[in-house]
Amino acid sequence: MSEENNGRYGVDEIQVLEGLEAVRRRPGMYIGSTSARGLHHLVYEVVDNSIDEAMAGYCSRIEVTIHPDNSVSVIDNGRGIPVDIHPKTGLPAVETVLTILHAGGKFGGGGYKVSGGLHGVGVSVVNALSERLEVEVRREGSVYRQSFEKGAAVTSLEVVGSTELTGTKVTFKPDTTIFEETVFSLETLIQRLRELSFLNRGVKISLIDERNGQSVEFQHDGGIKDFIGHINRNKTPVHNRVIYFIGEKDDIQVEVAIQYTDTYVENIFSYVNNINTIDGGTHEAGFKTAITRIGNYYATKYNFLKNGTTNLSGEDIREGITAVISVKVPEPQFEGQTKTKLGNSEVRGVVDSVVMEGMGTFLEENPSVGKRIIEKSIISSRAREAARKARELTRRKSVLESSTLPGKLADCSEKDPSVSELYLVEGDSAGGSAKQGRDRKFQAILPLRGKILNVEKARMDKILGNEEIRSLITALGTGIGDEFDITRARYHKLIIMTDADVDGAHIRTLLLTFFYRHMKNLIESGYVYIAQPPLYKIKKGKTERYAYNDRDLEEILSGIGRTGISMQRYKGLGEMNATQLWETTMDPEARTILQVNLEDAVEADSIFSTLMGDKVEPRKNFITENARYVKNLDV
Ligand code: 0RA
Repeated sequence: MSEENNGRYGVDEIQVLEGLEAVRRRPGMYIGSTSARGLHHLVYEVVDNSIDEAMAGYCSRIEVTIHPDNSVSVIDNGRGIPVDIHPKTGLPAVETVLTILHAGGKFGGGGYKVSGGLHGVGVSVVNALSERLEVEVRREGSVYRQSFEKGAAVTSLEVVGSTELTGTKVTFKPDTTIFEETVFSLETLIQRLRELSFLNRGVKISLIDERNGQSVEFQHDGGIKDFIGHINRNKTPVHNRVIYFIGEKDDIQVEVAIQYTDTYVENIFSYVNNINTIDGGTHEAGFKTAITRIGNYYATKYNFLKNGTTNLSGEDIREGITAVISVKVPEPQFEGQTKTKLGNSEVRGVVDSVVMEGMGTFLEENPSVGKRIIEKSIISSRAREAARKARELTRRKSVLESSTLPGKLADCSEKDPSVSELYLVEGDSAGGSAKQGRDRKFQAILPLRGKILNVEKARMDKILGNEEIRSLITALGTGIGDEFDITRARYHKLIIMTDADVDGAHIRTLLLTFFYRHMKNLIESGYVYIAQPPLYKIKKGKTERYAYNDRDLEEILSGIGRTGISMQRYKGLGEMNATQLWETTMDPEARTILQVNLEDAVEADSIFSTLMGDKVEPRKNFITENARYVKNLDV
């Protein structure tokens, strides 16, 4: 610390250091985790500040650079962080923002401050968790610079040049003693920066990876209208032009984009101040009410509702919809365990009236599109009625048969769901080995033989007509559709166990698609897992070892020497006997299972519609998509 700094090392300064020390002691409290996810949150945090400048109308360009040493720079052309002395701290504002926890918001001047979730904790948190951070401000004719280490200033703010430009540059190197993962993923940053460019129309965001010379640039003057185009790129739309409207009331900005596709599911992505609200909230509720009301109004006015259809339900009207709702709210209240649900009640009415007005106008001006949407809703309504009857039938049947569980389920004896596991096993022979090899106390086995339906292309009545899916639903105990209830789940671990080949991958994807589209909460609750059977068995003398991937194989081979070994490559689970299956794949002490996690809803939708949809061309890109999808799986 410089002489000057020492001179004013008072009570405030000590509190500063204590504040940031708390961040270093419990980083998870501030950025969620110190895994790859937390690492990338550091970048999002800095970028969010530049986005705030853009939302306030002062910044049009943001450039993110990953340097060869995995430090990152974020440059923007906003006003630059103020440098004048802050009355409370006696320090320059920029130093205050970087060293005092939560100081950022106090300078923001009532902008659309992001406060909730993991964002908005302030750049001081990034500073605290960086082995070094350098800030450069261009403002009022000068270039200012200051450096920090682990959150503490190591130089004072200095003028290092003159300039006519304005803006801020923050360069930071995450502390390798805090983060388990310190290598940035270009792919992960691309996802978020692309999303931000859709959500903040017109802002040009570029990403440069100096580690390999790659770079990308995003700019979407169409905003979330373009976002819909991206989400639906592998689907077949019912109408070409995206329905799009914006509105503002009481300082709340609303932006909505809609396009119907020929699928049977609803896909609503909602955002508050650029944060994906996966649990919805008042903005989504306002949207749904308005869409249902305007749909019924339009259908009635133009006499679409004949043949006994009285009213279209919200679900009927949303069948096949892709919608993005983006609101900017001055003081958002986030609710729920994950803080991803908007609570502000005043937002409901604002969104409702913007959607009523926008959608109403659109339908009047585009009667042919209106007709297609309403006709689709009417078909949905009839199918829903048929599904209800089918469901009632199964329910009555099961009551008659008294035993509700499917015959091929080998259930466990344990009744406590939280320690019970259900293995979904491909094929009868592997199912047989699994039944023999399991610990029957807490492991249940459901073999899946016939074809599992591709639910991406089927309505609920057809889905319920599929025997494999019916026995799966019954075994799970949760019900489906309007009746789905996670608290009735009979197992808190559903482990998909398939062969390590193309067919196995296909079955796994079919199952994941089903869970994602119809039991999303199961995935969000972390109940869905993928078993990891070994790929090779290596034998030398009496020693037997299993390799789960090619790296394992290399390690084992170099450990035991390559001479006199025999090696078996497992093509399917059926090649293992019951004991081997237990030892390698099912024994909780020895196995590895991957938890399926769908953090990025847009990406997950893209993967499932690509893999399971009608279009053939995108499926040829299976390899790249699949690589990403595996990234969504956590150990
Ligand atoms: C506080 C006040 C003002 C701008 C900023 C902060 C600001 C922060 C960051 C962080 C990254 N880039 C940024 N750009 C701006 C407004 C200052 C004014 O009134 O001129």
